[in-house]
Amino acid sequence: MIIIGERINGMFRDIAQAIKERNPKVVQEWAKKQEENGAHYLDINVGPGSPEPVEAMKWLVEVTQEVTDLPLCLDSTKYDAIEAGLKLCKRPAMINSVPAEMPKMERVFAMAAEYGAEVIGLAMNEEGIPKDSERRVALAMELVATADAFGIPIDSLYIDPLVLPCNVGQDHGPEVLKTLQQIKLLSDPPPKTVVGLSNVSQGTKRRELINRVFAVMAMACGLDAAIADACDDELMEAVATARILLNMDIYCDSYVEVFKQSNR
Ligand code: THG
Repeated sequence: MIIIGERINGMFRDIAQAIKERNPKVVQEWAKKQEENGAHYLDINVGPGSPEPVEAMKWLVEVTQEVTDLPLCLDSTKYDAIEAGLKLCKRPAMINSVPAEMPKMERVFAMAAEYGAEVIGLAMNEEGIPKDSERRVALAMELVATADAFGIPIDSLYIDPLVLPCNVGQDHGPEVLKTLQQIKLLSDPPPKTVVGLSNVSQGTKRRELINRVFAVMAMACGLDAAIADACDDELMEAVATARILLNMDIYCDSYVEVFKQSNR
């Protein structure tokens, strides 16, 4: 499974503060820590309340790339900020994200084709996030068809069924898992799948436990990638173990360490 480290996000107070003061130290420490613990990509998000998202995104991309060669996942609803970040990325990046809506898909898929970027497509539209898996899959199909029309290789598209906190959207859990299974039947080759794993436990008292149980359940349903806390050792160990039990990696006694070094 591809781990996209979630920690460089202005939703966290230390990152918000670092962006405000243009202090690279905290950002660079989190970049290195996530890489050392096995992250394959780093999510870069300036946070919900940024007064100047374009400038903040450019700064985050630059200071992160000073200390790591990992590819970046540019996380913003502001496409000008994503494009400014893409121009600075040294390696092909991931665009996070686009809903199944015109004209947003046209802007994002054209940008992805121009910069050779991968794209996360969200199973939602103007009407919001559907509850049942059938309607989530229908939105995934619209994303697949539109990406294909723009010449995006289908395995460069990651469908996100959208995970809600289990304490408010408990009935969405099984629908997300069914969606993950059904997306693999949409096309040949199928698109990849991704979730924002920590969403599932927001506002709960057992965050790490809920995150790692949901991670392995989703992996059994074919999940390819997760935006997740790469610094949670027990999560990384559970993911490495699920890969062995799903016969995705060959067992050896040091399989946890092997997985955590698979980003090198
Ligand atoms: N799908 C896609 N992208 C995403 C998400 C998604 N990007 C953002 C988010 N969801 C994934 N990243 C996070 C990062 C942090 C948290 C949850 C998801 C988190 N933060 C603490 C909280 O809200 O309680 C912040 C606590 C603190 O301030 O210290 O849980 O679903 N494509």
